[in-house]
Amino acid sequence: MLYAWLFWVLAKWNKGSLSRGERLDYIDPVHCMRQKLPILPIEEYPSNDTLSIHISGIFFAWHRHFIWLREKALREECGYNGYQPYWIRALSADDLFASPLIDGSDTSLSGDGDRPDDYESTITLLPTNVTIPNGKGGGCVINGPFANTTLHLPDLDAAPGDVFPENAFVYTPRCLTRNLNSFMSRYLASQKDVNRLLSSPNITTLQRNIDVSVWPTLNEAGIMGPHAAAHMQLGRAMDYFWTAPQEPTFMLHHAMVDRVWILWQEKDLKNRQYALNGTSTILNVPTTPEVDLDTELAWGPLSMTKMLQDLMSNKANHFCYKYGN
Ligand SMILES: [Cu+2]
Repeated sequence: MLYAWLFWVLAKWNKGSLSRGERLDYIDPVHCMRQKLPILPIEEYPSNDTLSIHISGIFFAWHRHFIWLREKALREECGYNGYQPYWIRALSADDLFASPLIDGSDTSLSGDGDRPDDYESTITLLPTNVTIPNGKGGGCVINGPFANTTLHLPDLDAAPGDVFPENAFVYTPRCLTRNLNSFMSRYLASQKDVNRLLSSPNITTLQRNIDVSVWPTLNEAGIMGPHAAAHMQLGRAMDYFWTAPQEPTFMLHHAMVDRVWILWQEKDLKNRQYALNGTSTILNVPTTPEVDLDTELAWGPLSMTKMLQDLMSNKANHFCYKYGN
């Protein structure tokens, strides 16, 4: 029975790759899912996994299964009949506003945010203190299908390496914000940056190149890799380290991260399919052992426990999918 819905070809959402109907078919189930009551006990959210699944040896595998679970839920709980779209960010790296995914049209996932009263023309990136031009928005999203969306998980903007925030359980509903930053996309998340990922000679370098620059030293771009940059280029809601999946674009971004992992693996499957590096804690603090193929990932009520080896091939175990070109 499982295999009836396992062979999904993921589709992209850029330069007109999904039809108008396919885009609209995705938007309604996303709204539906947002209205579902949580199934996690309230004391267990936001997920304590945040400090395990980033800048660690389980980043790629954890996010793959997470996206898969979400796509399954869209289908089983919200009547979605399509595939999980992915976002080839590099196609709109020069001008984020031109991306049909975030142009504010009725077939997009909404556009830029309003300009807030405390708008500033530059922003400073941590931890390198590089100052770059700000986007044009930063306030509430007021156009497109996700206009006036309320985010329910709190504003947890702690930087990687921080401990679980004290205000994690304070209910502070607020609007979905966006701040499209084409400077960031142009210089940190372009095809050049993707090419750097794909030419990484080993998993250690791939991990370092895709992410923030503290893994464990500056990456080859010198500031941050396209995974982190693609979060930041959409503004704070997408950049909330603890709660970014609330952003409607999150799943499409991480489907693209997953696609890059596959493209990199397929260049040398024999050596890369099951290549691992790192531990199961962010920046290995506190110190934990190196992960291996038998390392278990627990999912609470969302899924059976999985071993890393179950999650490293897109064509094995419960996965059977590929990305369209
Ligand atoms: Cu991410």
